[in-house]
Amino acid sequence: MKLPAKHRVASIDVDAQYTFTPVCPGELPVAGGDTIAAELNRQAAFAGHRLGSKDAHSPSATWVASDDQPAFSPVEGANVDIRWPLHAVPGTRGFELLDGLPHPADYDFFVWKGVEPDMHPYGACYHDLAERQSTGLIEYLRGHAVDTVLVGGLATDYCVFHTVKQLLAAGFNVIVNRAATRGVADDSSRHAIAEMIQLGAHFVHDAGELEHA
Ligand code: VGL
Repeated sequence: MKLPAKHRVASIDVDAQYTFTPVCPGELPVAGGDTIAAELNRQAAFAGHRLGSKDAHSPSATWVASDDQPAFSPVEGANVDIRWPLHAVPGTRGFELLDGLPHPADYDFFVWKGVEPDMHPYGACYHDLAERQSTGLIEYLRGHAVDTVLVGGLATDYCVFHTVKQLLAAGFNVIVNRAATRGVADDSSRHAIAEMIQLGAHFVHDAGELEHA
């Protein structure tokens, strides 16, 4: 797939954290989630800007699943939708980015999301589910005249999916690198991929398909 000049291309690592890998089995383990760092680095080499995001959640978050209220059950609140196992708590292993990725401070732009205990956003572009409160990511891209965004990270069917939809709605050309993503479940990942394609996202199998025009 042909890319514009490097300065017009950004690469984003969505929530590439151990919480979404088998390294943290009690959190939200995604099969193969811990294998994507090299592919994220490979796609970033095609971009003039590297962006990233992390979930950063409170242990007392309102959406934490329990025996009575299991994962995927609905939860009341303006900025939460369903319950999840507790994950991505700062200070724990699950919060950390995958080994081999840069330190958050070394990205060109970085987003920490879901810090408030009663907010659980998915996409990296907005703090709230109603998408009124920008994280600044879209402004960063526009301010640097970026028009094409390479996306990888975790998970295909949740945070990658929502980030891609938000970027498409903002008018960017979006390319998802399949080898740099993994999904929570096969069915929801298939559904998410079909919807992303229908909305105009492009997919490559891996960064080997990328080239500058
Ligand atoms: C995610 C489910 C819950 C993700 C985050 O990063 O895809 N999925 N929280």
